[in-house]
Amino acid sequence: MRIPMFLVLVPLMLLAGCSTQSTRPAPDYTHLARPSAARVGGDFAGAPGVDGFIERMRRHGFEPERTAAILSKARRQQSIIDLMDRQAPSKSTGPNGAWTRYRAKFLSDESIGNGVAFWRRNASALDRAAARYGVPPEYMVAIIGVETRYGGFVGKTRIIDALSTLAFAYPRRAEYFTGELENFLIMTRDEGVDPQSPRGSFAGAMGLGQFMPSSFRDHAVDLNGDGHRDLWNPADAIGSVANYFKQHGWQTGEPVAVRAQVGPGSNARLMKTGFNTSYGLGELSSRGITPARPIGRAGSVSLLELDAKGGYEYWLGLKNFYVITRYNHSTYYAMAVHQLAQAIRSRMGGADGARLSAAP
Ligand SMILES: [Ca+2]
Repeated sequence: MRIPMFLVLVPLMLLAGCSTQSTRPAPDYTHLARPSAARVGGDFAGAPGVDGFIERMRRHGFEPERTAAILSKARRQQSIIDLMDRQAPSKSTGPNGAWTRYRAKFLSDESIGNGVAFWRRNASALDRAAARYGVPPEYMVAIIGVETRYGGFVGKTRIIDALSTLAFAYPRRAEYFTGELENFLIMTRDEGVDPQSPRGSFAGAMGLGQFMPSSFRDHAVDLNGDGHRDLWNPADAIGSVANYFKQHGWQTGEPVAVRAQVGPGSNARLMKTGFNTSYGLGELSSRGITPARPIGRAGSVSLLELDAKGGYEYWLGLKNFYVITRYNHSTYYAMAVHQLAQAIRSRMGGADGARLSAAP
């Protein structure tokens, strides 16, 4: 998430360009503007959607002049558009060990050790969030580990630039990001933050848990009790992740995913797989697929297929696995979070085992 060098260079090039521009005065279009429309200057002057957005913010109590002043200082960044275009999902053409490579990015020895250190630094907040929301600490730690390396990489793009660029210069996702920009401005007003200052990912995600503004509005909490919901504060970020899970249906004390045993002659390879699938245990059993350990009262489960080096792995995803995919709609993402959580808890088990047993 470091700022590429060309981003630093662009403003210098624009500056250099200015010195060679003609001194002819710019044409005056003021007579064309609607009398009530506030004027937006800068990169988004006249951009499609800007006038409508100003009207939309008026409904939240933002005077048009205020919204226009904020947008006038936002910058259109081509690099954000280029990065979004590169996000297009690529169809897997396995078997090629994609899961093994993905897993290695998050479950290195170093990452597990850093997770343990993060847990120790934030033990009281994790305990409080676990007690309040019923989500085990290791899942909050693992989400923050996967999202931002435990807060080490929270992103350096100005959120106002990211969301304005995607709302007004990226038509494919304009509707979604216009809503996120709307929620972002409300967030900064409610929290007393200058809209020009928060930084995060090129897609507008913020803080240790990389919350989008709409998730901030719906799910963020003030766990440390200072009167602010602050996504960059570890305690608030931990509480917010836990609350996000609870509100999406986390089932306290229930398992997340269980390895499946696939009998000889099973046709698992031909079955529909992924976090969105739903099978009864009896149906799976009749196809030669059984849980490697008992999973209690699970009504239906998803069948998960991981393209592991050396052969496909099959797992059964329970309700809590699905809840993790509400954070990121990806089987591999949720499985990495689950396995990282288990690895961190297991390593914590030695010295802190007794204290941990109090967690749900
Ligand atoms: Ca707070």
